[in-house]
Amino acid sequence: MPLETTLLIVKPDGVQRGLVGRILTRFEEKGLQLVGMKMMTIPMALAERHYEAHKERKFYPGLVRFMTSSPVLVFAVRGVDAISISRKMMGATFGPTAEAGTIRGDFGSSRSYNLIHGSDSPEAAARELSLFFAAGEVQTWSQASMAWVYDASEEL
Ligand code: D4T
Repeated sequence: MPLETTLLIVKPDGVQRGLVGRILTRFEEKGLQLVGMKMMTIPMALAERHYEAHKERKFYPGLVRFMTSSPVLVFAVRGVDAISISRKMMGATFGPTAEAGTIRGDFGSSRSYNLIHGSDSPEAAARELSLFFAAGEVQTWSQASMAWVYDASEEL
């Protein structure tokens, strides 16, 4: 399984509801390594590019409006299989139907205000990391606890 870096965003509803710490904690507790973080109000043009795959969808204008309405917390985590692990931790897209135990399942009750974004493939992660982080902003650092997150003798 590959070592991956993925882009995550605590959306405006997560920041406004004071859930940043609880959401970040879940990723740290899982053993994913924090490698980048910034708070920002997403400019309209960046939100449009980020969600350009949905451009023709009915919900696109509202989605872009929502994502630019208030600050977000953009962060990056690294780990073995980090993309699919993060997606599992987020839960299904809509709060009301997301599984209990996931971020959206535990904290979300809305279909559009769904708390968190996460890249859904290696290609999307590479694209989104470069949209939100400049070269050098994503860190490479040695974390002592990783020796106890991964079993070095385990076949990955
Ligand atoms: P993101 O991309 O934000 O991580 O969410 P998902 O990967 O889980 O879901 P998505 O790309 O299909 O949708 C992007 C974003 O649009 C909102 N949305 C989606 C909405 O408001 N109405 C809808 O019908 C859909 C499908 C929620 C997430």
